[in-house]
Amino acid sequence: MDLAEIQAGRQRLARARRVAVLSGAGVSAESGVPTFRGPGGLWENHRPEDLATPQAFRRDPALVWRWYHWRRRLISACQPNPAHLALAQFEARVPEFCLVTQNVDGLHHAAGSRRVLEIHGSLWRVRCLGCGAAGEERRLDLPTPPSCPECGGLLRPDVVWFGESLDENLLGGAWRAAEESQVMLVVGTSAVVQPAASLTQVARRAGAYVIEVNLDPTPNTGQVDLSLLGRAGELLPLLLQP
Ligand code: BJW
Ligand code: ZN
Repeated sequence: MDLAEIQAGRQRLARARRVAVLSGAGVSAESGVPTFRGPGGLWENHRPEDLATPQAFRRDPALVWRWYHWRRRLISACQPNPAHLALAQFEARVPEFCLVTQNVDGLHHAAGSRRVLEIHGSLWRVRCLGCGAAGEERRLDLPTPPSCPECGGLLRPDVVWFGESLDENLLGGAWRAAEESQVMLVVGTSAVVQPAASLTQVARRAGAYVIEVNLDPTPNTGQVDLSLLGRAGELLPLLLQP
């Protein structure tokens, strides 16, 4: 851990009035939530890329739902970790702040973050394939896909699967936050899934100072202003302290 580099990043963040954050699964790893592409990313020998698609759900809704059922139960027992908490406390000190998260686990909200854009949706919401009705669903005793109370149609998790478009308003908000930020912090994402991965370049092109925090180098690493290799739960509390 290079303390001089952390100090440089901390000063940039402490002075900034407009900060954007892009978070990924690595932020929740220390809470016990498996990442997608790391160890533990396979579920019953299925790759997430094979389950997180509309085709997979159409082919076998019960299988895909079972994966979500397992994750919902696992995550319901997880608590926010020091990385989530440091972000929530930091938000309170920054006039213009936006936390763009790819995570669907709800742990940023649980930590007290308010200005959050969940661009890949939420595990705690469902949406009807028949009538489109959407709403919160936090029950944990649903091992098979539930049906819609309005029309009897099949309910799916209200998340964004491969090949699906992100919500226009959320993506627009994320783009604006990246463009307008003075500092962008990119934490715990492998930076391979588009369009989220492009937000780093958007921020850089608009003149932001970009800081990446990750256990390992990513495709972004060579292009950011400061790359800090290490655990988010250790680095963020240092980086985001007043
Ligand atoms: C730690 C740590 C610790 C570990 N501390 N760090 C070019 C342009 C545009 C689109 C595409 C394109 N090429 C291909 C596409 C299509 C596709 C895509 O990007 N594919 C790539 C894989 C190539 N994108 C889409 O389909 C998107 N839609 C779209 O683009 O619509 C328009 C369109 C459609 C079709 C064609 C063209 C355009 C939608 C993407 C939706 C992603 N959905 C998922 C599932 C969500 C629901 C669910 O959770 O079940 O989102 S996939 C999965 O990946 C999930 C994540 O949010 C996302 C990103 O993963 P993340 O967060 O980066 O996690 P990992 O596991 O990859 O990385 C963890 C990182 O943490 C690692 O780096 C570790 O080192 C680190 N780490 N512990 C710090 N303690
Ligand atoms: Zn319905």
